[in-house]
Amino acid sequence: AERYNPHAIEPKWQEAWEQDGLYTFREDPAKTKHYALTMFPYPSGNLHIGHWYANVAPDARARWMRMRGYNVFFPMGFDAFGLPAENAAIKHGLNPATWTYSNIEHMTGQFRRMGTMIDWSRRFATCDPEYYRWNQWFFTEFFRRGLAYKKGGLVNWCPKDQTVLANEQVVDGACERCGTPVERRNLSQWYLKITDYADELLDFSGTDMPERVRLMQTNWIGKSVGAEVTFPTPAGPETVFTTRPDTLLGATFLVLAPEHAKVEALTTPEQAEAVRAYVEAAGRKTDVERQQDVGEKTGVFTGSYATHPVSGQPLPIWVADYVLVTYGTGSIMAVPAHDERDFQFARKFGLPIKEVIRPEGGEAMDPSGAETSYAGEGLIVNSGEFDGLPGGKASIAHVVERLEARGVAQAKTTYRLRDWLVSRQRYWGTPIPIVYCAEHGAQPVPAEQLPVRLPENVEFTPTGQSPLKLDREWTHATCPVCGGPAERDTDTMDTFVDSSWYMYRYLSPHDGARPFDPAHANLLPVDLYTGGIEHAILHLLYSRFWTKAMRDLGLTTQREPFRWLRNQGIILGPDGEKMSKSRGNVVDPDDLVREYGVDTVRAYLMFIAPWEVGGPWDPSGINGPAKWLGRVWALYFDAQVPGPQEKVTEAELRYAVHSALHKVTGDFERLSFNTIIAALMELTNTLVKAKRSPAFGTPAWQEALDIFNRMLAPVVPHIAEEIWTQRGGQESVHVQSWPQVDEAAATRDTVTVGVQVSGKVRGQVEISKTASQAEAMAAARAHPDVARFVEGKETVKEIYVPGRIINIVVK
Ligand code: ANZ
Repeated sequence: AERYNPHAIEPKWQEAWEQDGLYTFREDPAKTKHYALTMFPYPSGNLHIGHWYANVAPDARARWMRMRGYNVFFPMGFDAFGLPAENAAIKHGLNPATWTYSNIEHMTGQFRRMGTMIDWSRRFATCDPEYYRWNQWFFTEFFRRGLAYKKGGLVNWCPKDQTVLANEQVVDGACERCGTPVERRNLSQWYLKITDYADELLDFSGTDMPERVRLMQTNWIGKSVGAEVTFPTPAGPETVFTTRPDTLLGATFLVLAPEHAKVEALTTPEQAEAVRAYVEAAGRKTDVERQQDVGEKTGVFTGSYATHPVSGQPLPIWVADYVLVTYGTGSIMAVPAHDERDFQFARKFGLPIKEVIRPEGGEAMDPSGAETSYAGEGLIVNSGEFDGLPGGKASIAHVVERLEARGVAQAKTTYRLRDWLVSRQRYWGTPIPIVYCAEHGAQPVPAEQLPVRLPENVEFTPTGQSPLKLDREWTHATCPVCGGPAERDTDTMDTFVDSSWYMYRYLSPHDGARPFDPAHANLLPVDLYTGGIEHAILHLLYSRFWTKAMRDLGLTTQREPFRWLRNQGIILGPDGEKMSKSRGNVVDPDDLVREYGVDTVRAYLMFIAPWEVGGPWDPSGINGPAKWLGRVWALYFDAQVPGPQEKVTEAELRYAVHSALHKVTGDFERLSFNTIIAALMELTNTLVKAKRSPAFGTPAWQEALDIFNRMLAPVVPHIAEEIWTQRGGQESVHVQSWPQVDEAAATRDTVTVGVQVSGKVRGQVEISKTASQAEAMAAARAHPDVARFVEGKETVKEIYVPGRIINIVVK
C-alpha cells in the first residue's frame, strides 16, 4: 500500500469540507448548544506558532463536543483596530485599512490550512464600519445613562505611542504595549463607569475562571473595608481613609500626598522653600519609583499641626510621596507602631511611635528599641475607652461603630479600581460619537446617523494630537438639538472596547438593526472561552463589565459573558525564551506544515506540553507524532503480515480499546490534550500487535478499528477522514458520534503485580484482582525467574500487598 502522504489528502479534505458546508452552524432545537470560543487574533500579518498552539487544542475539543451530540458554535473574527496597523501603515505608506484587510485575508487562509471547524460565515473584523457602528451606539447609550462621561484630571500618557492609556494598560509604570515609562498629564478624557460594577465584578459565582485570573481581578479591584476619619487642621477639616480605625489613638502624625490640594495652605512660611522643592522633586518621579518599598522614605514637614479628634493632641502634618494622591483621600493618619511604612518614616524623622495593639499575652512595645511595626491582631491598649477591645484588621466593626456614634469617623469602603479611560489620540480606532455645540454642549450623535465613519484621507502620523482634528471637513457637524454648527469629538476609542462585546456579535454578524439579534440569545453564554492570561485584568475584566452594562440596558439576561474560561500556556523558543523575531528563535507553522502536514503539527502541539502550562519548542520532538501517524496509516492500509506471532486475545484487545476510550473521554473533558495523544499512541502499539495476533479479523478487531478511527477524528481530522472514507464511510467522520465506552470491557479483573525476592524485583505475574494471599504466592512461585531465587532456600516471610506487590523474604 501507499505510504502516508499528508500532502495528498489534507488540501483535498479541506476543500471538500468547505464545499459541503460541514462546519456551517445551523440552529437545532433538538440538540444542546455549545458555544466554544478562542480569543480572536490581531491581524498582524501572520499566524505564528503561538496562534496554532492556542487554536488547535480548542478546535479538537470543539470537534469532540460535536461528536458527543452538541450543536457546536465555533466562530472566529479579527480584533482589527489598534496601533500596529497604524505604525505599519506609516512605515509602508499605506492606509491602515488596506494593510489590515489584506492581513485578514492572508491569516484566514492560514487558519483554514490549520483544518479547524471554524464557521467562517460568521467572520467579521472590528474595524468594519458595520461593527464599530455598535461600539458607537453603546457609547451613546452609556452616555445617556451616565455610564460614559468626560472628566479632566491626571492621566497616563505614553510619550512613544503619543496617546493616553487606561490604568490597566500601565504595567509597572510603563506602557503595556511598548514598555515606555508612562508620564502624567492633566487632560480631559472620556471614561466608562466600570466602578459602578466593582462589587459585582468581585462575585465570580457565575463564571468558572482559573484561580490566578480571579485573584488578579480581585486585587485589581482592590476592595478595602475601613473608615474615614476627620482631623481638624488650620486649612479646614481633613479626612483620611484607614483600614485600621482600631489604631486611631496610635496616630502620631498626618501625611499628605505631594499633589494634595491642602499642601500649600498648610505650609508655613519657614517651611515654604523645603516643601516647594520636595513637591517638585516628587513630580519628577514615576509612580513606581514612589511606591517602591526599597530605598529610604522621604518627606518634609509642613510646619502645621492637625488636632487628634479623640485625644485632642496636636499632630504634625507632613508631605511624603509614599502617599498617593489617587487613592483614598490622598492623605493618611500615620500609625508607626502598626504600619511598616509609617514606622520607617517615623524612625527616619524622629517622630513619636505609640503602641495601641498588643498581642494577647505579649509584652509592651518599646518605642525606641523596636525594629519593626506590629500589624497583627491583639487587644487595644493606650486608647482610653477603647482599651481591652479586640484590635486588628479583622475586628474593626465595633470600633467604627463607637467612632461613628462620637461623630469622629464614618464606615467607608474604598476600591483601587478606577473608571476605564477609553479615549485615545490615535487614528485607527472607533471615532467617539459625540459632537460639541456652543449652546448645548456635548451631544451624542443620534443612532440613525451612526456609524460616524473614520475619515479616509488623514495624515495619521502621531503628533500627540488626535489625527482626526486635522480633517476640518470631517470635524464639522450639526448639533442634534438645535441644528446649529457643532464640532466632532476627535478622539478614538480604546481597542479594548471592540473586544468587550464581540462574542455577542457572532450571533448575527451582519445585523444592521442592533448589536446582536436576541432571537439567537439561546446560544449565550460562551460555554468555553480560551486564550492567553495576559489580558486577565484588561479584556477579561472589561468584557465582564460590558455584559453587566448590557444587561442593565435590557439587551441580555446574561450576567457573565463566559461560563468557563481556561488559559493556554506559552510555547517558548528551543532556548526557553519567549519567541521573538529579534531573538531569531521563531518557529514558522507554515514551514512545519509544508514539511510534515497539518495533522502532525496539530498532534505535536497537543502533545508538546500540558496545554495550560506550555513549554519550550523541541524541534526534534515533532518526529514522534510524524512517525505515529505513519504507523496509524500502515495499521489501516498495509497488508497483514501472515501468521499469528503475538498473543493478544479478543478480551485484551477490547480492554485496550475501551480503557483508552474511557481515558481519552475524561481527558477531553478536562482539557488534558497531551495525555490524549499519549493514550492514542499507546493504543496504536496494541493495535499494531493485535494485527499480528489471533485477535486479528475478529469482531473485536473490527470494533477496534472503528472506535480508533473515531477517536482520531477530533485531533487529526484529515487522516481520520481519509481512513473513514476508504473504509467505506458514507458521511464524514466528523458527523459521527463519539463511541460509547463498554465499561465492562474497560475494566480488567486481573492485575499485574511485581514480585520481589528479599526486596529485589525478579518478575511480574498477572493474577485475579480478588486473589487471596495463597493464590498470589502460588502464582509468584510458579514464575521461573522467581523460582530460581527461592528454591532450596528457607522462607522467612511472605507479604502480599493486594494489587501492588508480592515479596518473598528468604534466607
Ligand atoms: C492607618 C493605618 C494603621 C493603616 C495601620 C494601615 C495600618 P489598603 O489596604 O491597600 O486599602 N493609605 C490610605 N490612603 C493611602 C494613600 N493615598 N497612599 C498610601 N497609603 C494610603 O490600604 C489602606 C491603608 O493604606 C490605610 O490604612 C492607610 O494606612 C494607607 F496599622 O491607616 B492605614
